[in-house]
Amino acid sequence: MKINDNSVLASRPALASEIGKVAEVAGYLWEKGWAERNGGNITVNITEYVDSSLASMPALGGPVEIGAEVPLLKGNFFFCKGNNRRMRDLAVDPMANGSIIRVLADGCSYEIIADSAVRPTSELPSHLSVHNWFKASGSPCRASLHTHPIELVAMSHCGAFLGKDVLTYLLWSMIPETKAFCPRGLGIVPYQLPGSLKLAQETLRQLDDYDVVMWEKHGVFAVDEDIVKAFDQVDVLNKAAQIYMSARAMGFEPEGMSRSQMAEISEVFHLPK
Ligand code: 2HA
Ligand code: ZN
Repeated sequence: MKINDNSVLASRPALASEIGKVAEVAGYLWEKGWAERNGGNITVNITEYVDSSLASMPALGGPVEIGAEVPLLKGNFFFCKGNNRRMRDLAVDPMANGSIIRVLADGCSYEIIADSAVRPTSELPSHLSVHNWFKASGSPCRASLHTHPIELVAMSHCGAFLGKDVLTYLLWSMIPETKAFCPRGLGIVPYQLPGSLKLAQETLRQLDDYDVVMWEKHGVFAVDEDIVKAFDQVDVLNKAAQIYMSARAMGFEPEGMSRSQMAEISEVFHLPK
């Protein structure tokens, strides 16, 4: 990852390490073929890494409306992928393809403070609504990821998979680790316009019960304590989807682990459900 001498990261190793995780994950998304063109978004609440000199940096341009009310995020700071920026470029130079923003005291607008005036993702209203909900619910999650994992999106084109928890049980049953590492499973949001408030609201509803949410015929939205963990959840689910599809490509319907084998996993690993 590139860090310019005049970057705010240059003298802040803890913040640089957190944004380094964003660059690391952006590289994985590109390598996996999940991030064509500007596909996908990443936002991370970095407030705990912001010292007083960074907090008081002047704005790089006037306040901008968020498009959603996020009262619990007043005075919080986020690293956001830039609007129309590529994940593969974010992987190399995160501060040139993303920026640090401050949510203002009105809870409805933000300003960019570093390193340069890269406008944040078009999905900012939905991402910040989710971060606001983390605060409201006392969640330890600080990172949110939207990406286009090929096999999971392919499966979302089949109505039979979209019933409540159908895909969750199917994917859990492919390989024991899936349930261990994605214990709350995959929620489903029926198709909605990308970037719409409806998509944000439906995603929030699903996050009550699931850590990863499928956006039908579009992609997934994952949340976790940091961006690497959010990526890991999508990775294990998509691996299970690949196993399912490999079995189907060999001409058979995979047996899947039985419900009692999955129940044993939950018991031994103290998982919910
Ligand atoms: O911002 O993937 O859904 C790029 C997207 C929006
Ligand atoms: Zn998308």
